[in-house]
Amino acid sequence: MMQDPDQSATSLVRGACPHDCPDTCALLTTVHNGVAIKVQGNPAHAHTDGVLCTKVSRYTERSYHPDRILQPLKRTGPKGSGQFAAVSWDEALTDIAARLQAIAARNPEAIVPYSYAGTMGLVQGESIAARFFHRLGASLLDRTICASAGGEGLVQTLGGKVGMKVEFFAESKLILIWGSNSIGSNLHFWRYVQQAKRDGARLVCIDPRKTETAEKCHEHIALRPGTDAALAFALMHELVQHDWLDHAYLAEHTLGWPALRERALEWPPERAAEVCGVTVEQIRALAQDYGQCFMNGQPAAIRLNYGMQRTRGGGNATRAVVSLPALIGAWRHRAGGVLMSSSGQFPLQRAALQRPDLLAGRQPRTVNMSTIGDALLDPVEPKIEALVVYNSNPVAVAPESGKVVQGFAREDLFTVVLEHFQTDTADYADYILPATTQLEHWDVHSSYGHTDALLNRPAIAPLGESKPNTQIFRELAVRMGFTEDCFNDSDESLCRAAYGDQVDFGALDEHGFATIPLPDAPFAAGQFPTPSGKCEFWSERLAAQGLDGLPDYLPNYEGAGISSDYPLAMISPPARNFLNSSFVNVTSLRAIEGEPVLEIHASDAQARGITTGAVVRVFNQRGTYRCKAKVSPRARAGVVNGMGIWWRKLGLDGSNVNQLTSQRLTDLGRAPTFYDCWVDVALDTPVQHATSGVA
Ligand SMILES: Nc1nc2c(c(=O)[nH]1)N[C@H]1C(S)=C(S)[C@@H](COP(=O)(O)OP(=O)(O)OC[C@H]3O[C@@H](n4cnc5c(=O)[nH]c(N)nc54)[C@H](O)[C@@H]3O)O[C@H]1N2
Ligand SMILES: Nc1nc2c(c(=O)[nH]1)N[C@H]1C(S)=C(S)[C@@H](COP(=O)(O)OP(=O)(O)OC[C@H]3O[C@@H](n4cnc5c(=O)[nH]c(N)nc54)[C@H](O)[C@@H]3O)O[C@H]1N2
Ligand SMILES: [Mo]
Repeated sequence: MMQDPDQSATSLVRGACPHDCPDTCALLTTVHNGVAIKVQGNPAHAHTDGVLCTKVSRYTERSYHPDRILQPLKRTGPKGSGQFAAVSWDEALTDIAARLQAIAARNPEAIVPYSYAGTMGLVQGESIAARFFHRLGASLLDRTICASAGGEGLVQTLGGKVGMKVEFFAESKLILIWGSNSIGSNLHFWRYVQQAKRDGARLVCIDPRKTETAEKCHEHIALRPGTDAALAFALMHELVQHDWLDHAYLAEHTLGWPALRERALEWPPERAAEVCGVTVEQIRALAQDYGQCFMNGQPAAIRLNYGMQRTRGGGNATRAVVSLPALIGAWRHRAGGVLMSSSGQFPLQRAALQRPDLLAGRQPRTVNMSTIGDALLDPVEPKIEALVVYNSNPVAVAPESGKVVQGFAREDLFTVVLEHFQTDTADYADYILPATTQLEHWDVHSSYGHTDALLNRPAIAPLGESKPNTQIFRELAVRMGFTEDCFNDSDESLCRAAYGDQVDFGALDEHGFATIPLPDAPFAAGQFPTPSGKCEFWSERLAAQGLDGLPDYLPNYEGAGISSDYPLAMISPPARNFLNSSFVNVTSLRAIEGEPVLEIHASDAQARGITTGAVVRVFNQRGTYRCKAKVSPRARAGVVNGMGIWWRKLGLDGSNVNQLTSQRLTDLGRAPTFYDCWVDVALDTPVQHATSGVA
């Protein structure tokens, strides 16, 4: 028999990594006989440089995982039991549409879409899905779970999610890696740092945890969680005291310097050292390094990331840190300034994708995804009656899981989950609908760590009966009686619409990526996208909301000298081989991570009789979580590191770190405070001494 030439051919398909990571890599998938056999980094894409992280190099293992959901499933057991039976697409969609219609007839706002960044794709993220919920008049979702505190801090100070180009870190002479474990979560940025280091740059890591990144920097400042603003003010204090200031830049391109200067002068290094739990010498030396860059005309750069915004004062801390470059005029250099997120630099046509006009004048309420636990248990009308979850695993990743689980377990809640796997969230679904992976669908991407747009072509046909998110919502729209033409747009045409004529689609298609043209040193001559066009130390917009116009240090809700039954601070940063809760079920990656672990400093461990490998109870007023202790120099005294984000059902006792985190929100941006969490730790069981034949 003749083989179909297309089927027998080996081909390379250009794609994009869909995961929630600043690197947004360009992929090359090798397809043989219709099967994806290898996923590699595209060497033609400068930021990717042919290199992938361990996780995504296992992407085929994830896509062809034996546990992939390949048929629609309907719940057969009690909520949360994980018992399902396969049903046809027609049965599932017809029933779902009927249930949603019945609720919408009473009040469409009782339906809540819940989605985040399982894929960062603009098409499989928010295109047909957004149109669907807009047309329905469902509640809107406040997408705060990751970056909105820092995002708001950036917008208020620099005017948008804007900053240095990542590639120019390679030319910096001083790099502060602030609240980020780059080697674990931003590997391709780390490559630029290595280049700078070889050229003599000094590297300083500011992080409570002694991460693999901290180990490779010249200096590690292990401050207490949530004290970054205090450190930033002390640096400003020293810059003022020594007159390491670019007065011309301050005068021409900033707003509110006299007031910020006054505030900085309240923060001598002695005061900040006390608050941050670091030495005065460390603060002075860092200020000296930063100031000397200015005095010597050398570029100083800050890679600020999300670790420092997940506490009460995260928004203000971001405002304080991103103010620093203007003091020394670091923005004059293309290798100077700060980069937190680059996502505001893409000319995206969001309205064309999401069609908010389909709301037709309605203004549905907005539900904050970070407090979904409370929202589901809230009796206030309209009570949430249906949840449609896609690209997210809230039962594992949202704070205060005790309440999240209680909410998802409500018998009167109708829940639909679009997924690849039967996650902790999918266990609570009434229907699980099988979604395609990045190998199987079209998408287009922006990035929050570089400034290239990427295109993802499908490499293989959808596995089993899985369908792209877009297609699932198209078919639901038909059953809901939504007849607007926009529900017929194909995925490929949505990919084109994402950038409209702002990016040459032909070039994007040919190479798989396209660079957004932007100036190398965006704020060398001011021109910040703020209302004043200046770097706004003083924000009139915040003042108009009755908030402090200047950044300030806001102590954590939990800890910060408040006496309590829970003397340890817990942070829960990501494990290197997982991506939030994605990949936890990929056997080879879970094998590297082993078991859920709590890193604890020797002094805190000793005081509690805890040794490495012991099962411990980590607890506070919200709950208890059991995991294995690891006595480790990675933890500073007084702070434990509960490594995230395990699937609850793959942990030791069916829970994870979010059992302990709270639903309190940040100062700006309505974001969660995952790293503002007090706990205590105790041995779970008396140490069992194995009986041995030898006395
Ligand atoms: N391997 C891997 N990569 C990832 C992810 C993942 O789960 N795994 N997640 C992705 C996502 S969703 C995001 S948002 C980005 C996040 O990107 P980053 O913010 O760079 O994430 P992390 O590497 O977790 O770095 C956070 C660091 O902040 C530290 N930290 C905690 N509290 C504080 C504090 O109060 N102050 C300071 N200065 N530091 C603090 C933590 O110890 C941790 O090392 O990474 C993405 N990349
Ligand atoms: N304690 C603690 N909690 C945290 C954090 C922390 O540092 N500590 N980090 C927080 C941060 S930064 C973030 S961003 C959130 C992340 O929260 P989420 O965005 O919910 O991230 P994931 O846990 O990776 O879950 C994404 C899910 O989407 C699914 N998925 C992927 N692609 C597709 C697709 O194309 N279609 C469909 N239908 N599904 C798809 C995946 O299988 C996966 O189960 O977690 C937050 N939670
Ligand atoms: Mo995130």
